[in-house]
This record gives sequence, structure tokens and C-alpha cells, in this order.
Amino acid sequence: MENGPYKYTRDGNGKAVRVIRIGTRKSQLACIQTDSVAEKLKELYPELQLEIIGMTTIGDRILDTALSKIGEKSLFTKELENALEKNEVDLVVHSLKDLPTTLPPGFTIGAVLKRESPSDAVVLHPKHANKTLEILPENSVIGTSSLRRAAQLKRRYSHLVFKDIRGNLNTRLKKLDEKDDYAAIILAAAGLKRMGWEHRIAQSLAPEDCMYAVGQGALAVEVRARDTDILEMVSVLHDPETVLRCIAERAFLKQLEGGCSVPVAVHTEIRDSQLYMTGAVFSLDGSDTLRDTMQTSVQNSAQSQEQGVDLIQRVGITATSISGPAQTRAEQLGVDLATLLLSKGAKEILTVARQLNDAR
Ligand code: DPM
Repeated sequence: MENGPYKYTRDGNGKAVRVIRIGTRKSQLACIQTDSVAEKLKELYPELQLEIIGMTTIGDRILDTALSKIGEKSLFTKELENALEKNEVDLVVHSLKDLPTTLPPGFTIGAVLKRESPSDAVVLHPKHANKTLEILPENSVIGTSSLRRAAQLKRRYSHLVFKDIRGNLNTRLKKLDEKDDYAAIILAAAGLKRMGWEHRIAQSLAPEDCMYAVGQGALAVEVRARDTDILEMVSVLHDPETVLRCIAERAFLKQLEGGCSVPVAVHTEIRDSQLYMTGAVFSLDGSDTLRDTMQTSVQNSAQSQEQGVDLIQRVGITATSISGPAQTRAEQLGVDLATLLLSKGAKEILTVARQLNDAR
């Protein structure tokens, strides 16, 4: 048992116990996210021996180019997946929105944790304290490298100018506060909250202003798909509502053939066992918008026929403990909504957006 690929240590009685190693990016946000998952695991399994291993990814090294222009799909995930593959780590914590809808073979998302607020937030330069996007002066510069955020906000707030901003959250806040380049920046509320910067949220954007990215606000635990022990261990972290919403969102993005940097946005809600989903695609300036809403039942129907054998992945997620039929319907909802938008010309809008962005 000790000769396998995993790492072991000895407990008080000299018995070998497996050490669970967690890989993380070294940014402050990534470390906070990883620590929170490690803490939850420790609460659920007090005996567990955990070790956290920090790594630098391509996305952390290339700081001067807009993410949407680098073209590499798994910018923040590749190094971490290499370490998983080589058994150097056993699990990796990511923001779900940074994980592609199709994972490389051999990997799966073994847990999707309860979603934080998925909305986008406005952070203002101190000199504009108490303003909103609406009342910022003409030609104020707003920092965001998200095509999705820029497309939606350009349309709605045509008096504002949008510019790229890169770097991790600390860098961006510094660029905002210590220079006069930006009047405001747009960031995910979830990241700000996790960093303890909730007080900097001047405005939380409603869906009419800015719908969020697929998977935004949820944390995901990536594992080796064949490592059933670890899969079972992390599966207790799944939040059923978040899983169903995120399966629908990821299926929508996958069917649209969108990557993590296309102007695609969603809004999902579960009420009375109905999953409601609004999805949209935008041209880069927001002048072309396609948006529709559909719903499906995610009633917790009998899962017996699937239980135990349901190791299949849906858009990269393995969730044995959650009703299989409900997951299938959530996935179908995403596919159907994308198909509807594609029939109305979504493909053309996204193709032009990609071409224009590549030519920038
Ligand atoms: C993805 C996007 C961004 C991140 C694109 C988008 C924002 C890029 C930018 C796919 N990943 O949202 O349209 O602002 O230039 C990222 C953040 C978080 C995870 C930071 C943020 C934290 C929130 C979360 C970067 N990835 O969006 O402000 O865990 O969902």
C-alpha cells in the first residue's frame, strides 16, 4: 500500500496514512480559496492529513496581455493538471469559471461548492466615492479585460470608455487606487468578498446591467477521474443547487462552442424545483444582443436506477450524490437554450466578435 503513487505519513500508532496534497496557484485569492476548501475537508474528516502545494501558472506569468488575446485555453490550469497527472497533488481548487467546459481526458470536477454571489461589482476610484456607473462623468475610463462585461456595459452606459486591465486582484486594485488611469474597475463580487474587500463594492450589477459568466462565484475541486477514493471524499462538498445551475450554464457555453473569453453571459435560478436560465451572446460593442429564457424541472426524482453506476461526467462534473435525471435535464436545458440562440444567429455574432478581438 505504501508503494503506490501516493504520499504517506505515519500516525501516532505508526500506521501509514495517506497524505492528501492540494495544488493551488499562489495568488492571494487562489490561496484563500484553497484554504477554505482544505478547512471544510478538515471539518468533515478530522483525521485527514492535508498538505498545500503552491504553483505558478502561465496565466500568472503573462501579465501584460489581455487574457482574451493569449489564446491558450487552460491558462491557469495546465501546470496544476500536470501535477495532478503525475500524482504530485491529489486535488486542485479552481474558480469554476476558469475551467473549460471540456476537461482534458483523465480529469474531472469532483466537487462544486455552494456558490457565492455570482454578480459583477463596480469598484470606484476613491475620488469618485459614492458615484455609480450612471453618474460617472462623460468619457470616464472603466477597467475590465472581460469582453462579456465590456459588451454589456458599453451598450448601457455609452458615456463611458472601456480599457483592458490585467493582473491579479491586488494588482488591479492598486492600479485603480494609486494612479489616475481608471475611474472604476469591474470585478466579480465573489472574488472581492473572499479577499475581504466587500466594502469596496460600490455597486452590485443587476442582470439588466450585466449578466454573469458561466460558473462565476462557484469553486470547483478538480481530481483524477480514476481516483475513486478522492472522488468519493470530495463529493460531500457538492452543493446540489449550484451543481445543477452550473451544469446548465456549462452545457450552454459548450453548445455555443464558447471558450472562457467570449461575450457570453448567463443568469440561473432555482425556484419551486424549476431551473430557470437566461442566456445571452453579444457583439463586442453590445449593439447586437441575443437573449432568451427557458426552464426545466429539476425535481429530485428517484435516483435509484442510476445510483452507484453514475460515474459519468456532465460537462466535466462528476456528481454521484445528486439526482442523475435532474442533472440530465439541467444539461439539456443548457443545450436547448444554446440551440435556440444558434438558430437566431448566435454563431455569426460570436465569430465576428472573435475575429475583431483577435485583430485588436
Ligand atoms: C474569466 C473571466 C475573468 C476571469 C472572463 C469573464 C475576468 C477577466 C477580467 C473566465 N476568468 O468573467 O467575463 O476581468 O479581465 C477570474 C476572477 C475570478 C475567477 C476575477 C473576476 C473570481 C470570481 C470567481 C478571472 N476568475 O472575474 O473579477 O471565483 O468566480
